[in-house]
Amino acid sequence: MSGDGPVPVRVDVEATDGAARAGIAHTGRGSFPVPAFMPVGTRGSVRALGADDLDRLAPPVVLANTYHLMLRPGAEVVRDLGGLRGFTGWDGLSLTDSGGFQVFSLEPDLDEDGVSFRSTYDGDLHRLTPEGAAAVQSDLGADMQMVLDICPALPAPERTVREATERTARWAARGRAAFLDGAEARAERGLAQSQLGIVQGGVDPALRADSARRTVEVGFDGYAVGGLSVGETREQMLPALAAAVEHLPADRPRYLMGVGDPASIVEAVALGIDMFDCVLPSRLARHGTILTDEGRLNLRNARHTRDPGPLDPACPCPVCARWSRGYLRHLLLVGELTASRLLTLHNVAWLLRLVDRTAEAVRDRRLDAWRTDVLAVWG
Ligand code: PRF
Ligand code: ZN
Repeated sequence: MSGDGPVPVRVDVEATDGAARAGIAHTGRGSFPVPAFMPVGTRGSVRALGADDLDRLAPPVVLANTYHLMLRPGAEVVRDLGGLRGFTGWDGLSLTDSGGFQVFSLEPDLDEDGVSFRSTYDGDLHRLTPEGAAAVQSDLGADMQMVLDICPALPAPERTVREATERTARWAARGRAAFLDGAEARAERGLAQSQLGIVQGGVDPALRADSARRTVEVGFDGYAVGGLSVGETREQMLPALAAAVEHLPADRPRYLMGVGDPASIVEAVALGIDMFDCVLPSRLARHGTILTDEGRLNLRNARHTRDPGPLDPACPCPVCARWSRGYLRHLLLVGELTASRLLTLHNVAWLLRLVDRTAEAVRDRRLDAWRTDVLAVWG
């Protein structure tokens, strides 16, 4: 599979319901069903879980962050230890985010060529450019890498969003060219990596449509929609998302970055989105907030002290099969490390299953009814 050319991520659409799709996405190293939720393993591990836990959860793809891994342990260290796959022991599919989004929360020094920022670890100065982000992600060696983009926090002045979107388009062309230049080197390492472009444009549907057209014009192996869920309301997000998706090719994946709350997932699938990532299930778990079919449950609440039942009676995960709310609450309150692991296992399993059930609803052409059910609990 690892020729010298680009490796398109092809989506075989097997069923549609309105604009929603269900099918299979094919990467250079394996396939995964869509719609898909990708748990976040920021520093090369999904927090609190080992690769053996991931094997059990069997997520379609695991996400890692360029920003964190380029600082610690360094992309070349990851490369020399076999790339993300050899380094982490996770054999499944992986994707790296380009680093821009994480860097922009640090108030970096941004210019036309790239972005400079100080390491949160030791204050050392680092730089990311579209070319550098592609090279670093080739070293990391995930199955899919993301182009470097600029994501302004919302609300932002129209001019700020427009300039960021235009610079993102210029960076897209540079990032793509750099990625294609690296094809031979990747092929020598046996890597069949794909690169996804990112649409920006704030909440203005016209700017979104324009950004989508320009990103497709550059020509990536798949497409993402960034810059959403960054301070706007869901009522602002959805029209902007719809305007972008309309211009993305049907045979390539469409990935909504950093969004993973249940209501947004069903709404975005209804608009034609295929992939999601979010730290939400693992972050909530570590704070004792449990995702269930009835909504969020606060496990710290005293009413669970003597509760012999599972976290969610409807959940088929290994944690719900074995341990009571009362026991898990105890582990959480005394600060046992196992609490983080078990609660993360459940929350990630629950969200993976929510997306699977959403895919089933698309295949059965009953997404509208399922969406209504999900929004009644999570909307
Ligand atoms: N760009 C990148 N990563 C991201 C985002 C983005 O806009 C978001 C926004 N929701 C999350 N992660 N590169
Ligand atoms: Zn469970």
